Amino acid sequence: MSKLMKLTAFTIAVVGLTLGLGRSPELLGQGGTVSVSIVDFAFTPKTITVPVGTTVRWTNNGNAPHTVTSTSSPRAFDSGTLNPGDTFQHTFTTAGQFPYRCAIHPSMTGTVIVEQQKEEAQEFALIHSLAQSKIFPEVITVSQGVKVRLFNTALDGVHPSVAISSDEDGKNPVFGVKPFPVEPGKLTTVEFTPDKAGTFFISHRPHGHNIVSKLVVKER
Ligand SMILES: [Cu+2]
Repeated sequence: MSKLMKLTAFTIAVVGLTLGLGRSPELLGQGGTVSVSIVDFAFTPKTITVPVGTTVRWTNNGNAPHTVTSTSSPRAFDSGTLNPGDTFQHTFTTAGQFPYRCAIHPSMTGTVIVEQQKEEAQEFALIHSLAQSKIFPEVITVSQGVKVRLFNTALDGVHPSVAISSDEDGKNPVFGVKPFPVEPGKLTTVEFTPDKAGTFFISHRPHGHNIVSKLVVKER
């Protein structure tokens, strides 16, 4: 196996380890507040799915008193009596299923399903080569506003300060990434979230090598 193939296999293996991270499921709320209506005699919606950190607010829109009482053990929340027009809210800080019912009318039941948000990231393996004067791949394309994670290693050469920059010379680092080292046999992981669209450069020129590749950031 050639050196490049070995390094590629190594890098792909590393990336493979972390690519279990998928896109977030579409969830209500996104850490904000979601509403559940209490009508006579049901919770609407009966089941809701929210991300961790969401506040759920119940409003008694019926004509009878009701409660919102957790039936899990230990009891996660209990509103006490809610008269018509009253509200109760609870913030869910841990993932899990939270069944509840009305203590006055036990046939009224509901469930809050709280899900851990999955991390969203765009991940790439970059292999730098001095002998070939290239970074493989030569262009990477990402979306603005989404975390980018770059796994860097070198096929040959020592590269003490690789910059991600708005200019090819690497003089104007962007996205808060400080110049970073890349060496054979080591993995340098760089993370950032591009906050603007455009064409940027991954440049070795700060340490004198004429190696530059492109980072294209597309508007989301
Ligand atoms: Cu270099």
